Amino acid sequence: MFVDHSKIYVKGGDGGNGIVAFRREKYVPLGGPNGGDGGRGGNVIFVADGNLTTLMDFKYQKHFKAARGEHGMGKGMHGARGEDKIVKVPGGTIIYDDDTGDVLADFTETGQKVIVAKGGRGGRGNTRFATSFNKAPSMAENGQPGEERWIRLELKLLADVGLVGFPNAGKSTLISSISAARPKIADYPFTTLVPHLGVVETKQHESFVVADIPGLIEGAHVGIGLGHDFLRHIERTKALLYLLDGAEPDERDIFTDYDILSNELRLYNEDLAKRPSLIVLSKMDLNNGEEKLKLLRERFGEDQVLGISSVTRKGLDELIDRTYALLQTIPEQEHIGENRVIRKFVEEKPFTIKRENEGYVIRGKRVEDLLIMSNLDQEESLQRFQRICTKMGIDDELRRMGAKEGDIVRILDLEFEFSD
Ligand SMILES: Nc1nc2c(ncn2[C@@H]2O[C@H](COP(=O)(O)OP(=O)(O)OP(=O)(O)O)[C@@H](O)[C@H]2O)c(=O)[nH]1
Ligand SMILES: [Mg+2]
Repeated sequence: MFVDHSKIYVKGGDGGNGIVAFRREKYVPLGGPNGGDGGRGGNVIFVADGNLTTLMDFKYQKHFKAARGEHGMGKGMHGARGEDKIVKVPGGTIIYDDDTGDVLADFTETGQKVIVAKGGRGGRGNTRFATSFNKAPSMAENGQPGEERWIRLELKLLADVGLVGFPNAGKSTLISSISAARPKIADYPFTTLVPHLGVVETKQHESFVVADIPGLIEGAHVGIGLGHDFLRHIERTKALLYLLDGAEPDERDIFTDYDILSNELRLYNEDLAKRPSLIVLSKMDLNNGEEKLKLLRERFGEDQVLGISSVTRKGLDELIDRTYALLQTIPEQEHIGENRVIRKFVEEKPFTIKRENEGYVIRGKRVEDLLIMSNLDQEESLQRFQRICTKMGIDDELRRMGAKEGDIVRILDLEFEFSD
């Protein structure tokens, strides 16, 4: 099964809570503070793995969570950090934030990594709140919640060369003659239903990757046949091989076939049609091969056209050498852009305030995290929470919006009265 789309949920581990604890000393009722910090939550990390070729693993498993950090302990002991969750995806996977549509990662090489959901930091234990004024603070922070989001995965295979042609042109036969790939071969159209990658080796032991995709027909760019779904798998190839069916079935001829193919590519993506390419006439063992080859060369130029037969293996070595040579002429940057690993999380506003039935609702990750991390049943924590809110500008903003003494203000499940 070939799966190239998926939507999944990721969540970084929550940070562990800091704790309030005091040293026990003889004759001292309350020793110094020694509550440890909570451990940091694990990150959810995506890695491009060269052994995977589909997103099938994500068809059933849709939730990926990293472990939470452990809580702090007495005697100044910190909680252990939560373990990261490592998730493998095939090279060529693009990761989008499902809400904003932002690209979080675009894996163009195996081994690349990106954090898609950060773990929360551990809450600080009371040791950390000691000052010269308050030597025995009885407050500690809770851990910060880990980031969570829905992400969309989209796979665009990473191949150097894309094989395009009509159904039955002999694409799969070719790839199985020059690589270890074994797609199904049959004498009816649309045999190949999913892309296949094959690694081709030259005599000098250089290699490149060829993608065999389902056959294209007229209208492929608007979804006729199977082609459209798979055209994007050759979007990132450096070069294309147009495979023209030497058997010329159904009254079709190779020239019209070429025009239709290049037109479909152009309509799908202008860049695809401009990609460096070779024209390959297949099934040269059938009648009039040489004659057709001559005609093609007259139109497209001697160097641009090759004839092959996967049955007799005629022309295969030359095809491999010429394709490899063509790839060498293409600069890296031109086809897929720089190696892109991106993690561009937009800096969120610390808070937003909305009027909602008579009251005010405050939202925003920063202020919500602050609330979750504050133990409001500890008097000192409550005071600190209020102080930071004021510093963030929440009071000013409420006043500006017309809040009056006694109005109800809500953050998550906390409700309080505004006091001026
Ligand atoms: N005589 C001859 N027949 C060939 C050659 N290459 C492929 N064929 C035959 O052509 C038919 C189609 O071959 P495939 O490789 O399945 O064609 P395809 O382009 O992958 O077709 P789709 O997957 O349907 O798009 C099969 O019957 C092959 O045996 C060749 O070099 N010579
Ligand atoms: Mg095929």
